[in-house]
Amino acid sequence: MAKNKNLKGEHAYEAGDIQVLKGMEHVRKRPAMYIGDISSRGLHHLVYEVIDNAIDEALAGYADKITLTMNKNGSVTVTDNGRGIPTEVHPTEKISALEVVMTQLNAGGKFNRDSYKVSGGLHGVGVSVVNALSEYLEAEVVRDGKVYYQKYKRGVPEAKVKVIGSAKKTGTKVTFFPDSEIFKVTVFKYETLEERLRELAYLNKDLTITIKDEREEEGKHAEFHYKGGIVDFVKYLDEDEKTIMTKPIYISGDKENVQVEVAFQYNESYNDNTYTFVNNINTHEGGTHLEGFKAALTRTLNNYASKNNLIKNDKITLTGDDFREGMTCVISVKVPEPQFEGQTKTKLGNSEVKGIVQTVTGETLSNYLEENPPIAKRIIEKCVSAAEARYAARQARDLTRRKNALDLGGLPGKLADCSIKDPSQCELYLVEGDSAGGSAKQGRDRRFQAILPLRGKILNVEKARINKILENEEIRSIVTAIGAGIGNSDEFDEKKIRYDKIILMCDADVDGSHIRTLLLTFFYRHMREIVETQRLYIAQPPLYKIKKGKSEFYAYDEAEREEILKSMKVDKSVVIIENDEDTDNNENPDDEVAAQAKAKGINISRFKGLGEMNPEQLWSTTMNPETRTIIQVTNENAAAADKIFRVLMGEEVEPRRKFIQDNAKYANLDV
Ligand code: 28G
Repeated sequence: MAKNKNLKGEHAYEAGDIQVLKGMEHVRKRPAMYIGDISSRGLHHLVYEVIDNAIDEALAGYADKITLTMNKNGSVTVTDNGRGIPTEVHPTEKISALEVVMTQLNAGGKFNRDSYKVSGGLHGVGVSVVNALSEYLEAEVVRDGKVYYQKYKRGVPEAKVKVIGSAKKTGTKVTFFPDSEIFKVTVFKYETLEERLRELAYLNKDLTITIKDEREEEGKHAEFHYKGGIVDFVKYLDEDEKTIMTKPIYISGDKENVQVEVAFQYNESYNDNTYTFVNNINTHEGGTHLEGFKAALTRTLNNYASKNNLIKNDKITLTGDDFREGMTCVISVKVPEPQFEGQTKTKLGNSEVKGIVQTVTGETLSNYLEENPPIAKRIIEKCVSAAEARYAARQARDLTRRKNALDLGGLPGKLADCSIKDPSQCELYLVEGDSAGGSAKQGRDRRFQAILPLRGKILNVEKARINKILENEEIRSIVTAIGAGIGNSDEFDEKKIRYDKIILMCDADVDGSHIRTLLLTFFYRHMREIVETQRLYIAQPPLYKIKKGKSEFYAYDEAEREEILKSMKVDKSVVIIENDEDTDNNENPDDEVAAQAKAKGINISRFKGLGEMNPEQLWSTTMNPETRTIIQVTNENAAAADKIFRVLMGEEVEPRRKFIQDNAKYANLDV
């Protein structure tokens, strides 16, 4: 920026500089406008933004290696072996192109029109946004035999771009330290980044991506390189599943600058696991690419089945859903100017894409079926059995409708509904156990909080087909209470949802976490709309109560409990305190602390279950919107969530055992 001096030899700002500063200021004033939010999610978006640029350079054909390092001091470094961001002086801006890219909003995107930059959504906002939101950022470019360098603080260059050395190869290296003035948390999560990098490696075959966590000795690291691309992705998603074919069907082609890639196979489950991507971005809400695929699949399989007379039962008609039962599918398209629509801007709107995907899929799939008659037959048989189950379920549903109205009128007897009828103000608590349910009913604000106690374990929907699921009492009461039906398509009517928030409230023990997982699985599989419209939450009851005289404090985890004790001058780092009968046991390492606390008149008790709290406690700690903490359930990474559910809830025992072992540290699922 220091390109001009005034007559006194001082730095002089020009109109352009002020424009740039204004841009950066605006990003810092309204970060959410650029990166979605300032939570952990927004924080990780910074990394994705930088990675996106490296991927872009790879898609342009100039880079095939990307590395990410989580540095000891908390910063993150990304490198690629591409051409290096140009450093020559920009013709109109009169400063280094590198500085333009790093400091001017949207400078990166608008130049390379022929690449697949993303315009909408959160991606593609440009690295300058990352720069503005970083305490500092360092860019190093290797080009023309030289190493160029520039450092910025909160988006403002410290000095001009300078040459700091020489080197043979080419590439770009960016290190940034997120600004704690902006973000609520500035600690990156290895697993989150690893998952996204793995996904990117699957979506971009030939690319090698490595990740290294250097924050602790022997930190984690991984390298991803998938020759098979999305075919490997589908195999990975299905690795714990019994498939009905030896390898996924792969379809690719391009038309009118739109690249289409699809890979799918069938397994023995009843779920449709389709993931769609546009320019490497997960389009959770689907869109025209998905529509095109569905249309081609339904039409091609139907044609093949009738031509070869494979549907013997003339009472049934196969629908799209039947053709997708037990399917694991990845659709990846690259579109030059994507339009993103929908509530979360993750729905592809470009109408031309539907026809393109439909044509490409239809042609390849019908050839495949002709060439592989045994597999084709197996697929059709599976779809027919899906249709038969659907007919049986419809009959069961019709029966229950008449008996017990699944979708209208009669609310479940156990439901303590709220008095306000406007859904946008209402909350439904699904509470584990009748006793906690009783406390919740007494403690709630009955104007807007409804309580539905659930008894025992709900059905594991991962192991059941829809007709079985509909027979389950607990599930029926949930469906009836919510009031919008069940299913992920026409059987579910979002407009009829009776609550704005649905809050799962389970005990903080193993059983509670199991029930929570069962419920999450149910919503994810059979009422995904609830998850996607961000209505699903998990209540956070406290784990400890600390009483001193008349005042009570609640701690939601060990760290908080320690902090409270510290403030009461009970000073020893506390590991676990169980305030039950065996506190007299001398082997308990916490006895000293407990005794110390007791001597000061402090009483520490651990809530094992919700039922231990009286209605007032439950209200003040867990249900009062002014003071409670509730965790919103999102399906940001649906593929990861899906895998977790399948591993935890599916038939195969070994992967479940392994998963629980691997993740024992993180007892609560971070879905
Ligand atoms: C390591 C972290 C993230 C990148 C490049 C390479 C070029 C580039 C990036 O150009 C558009 C065009 C010229 C200014 C393009 C190099 C053409 C020729 C590039 C990255 C604007 C940006 N040579 N590699 N941008 N220019 N890697 N990795 O960001 O006028 S960004």
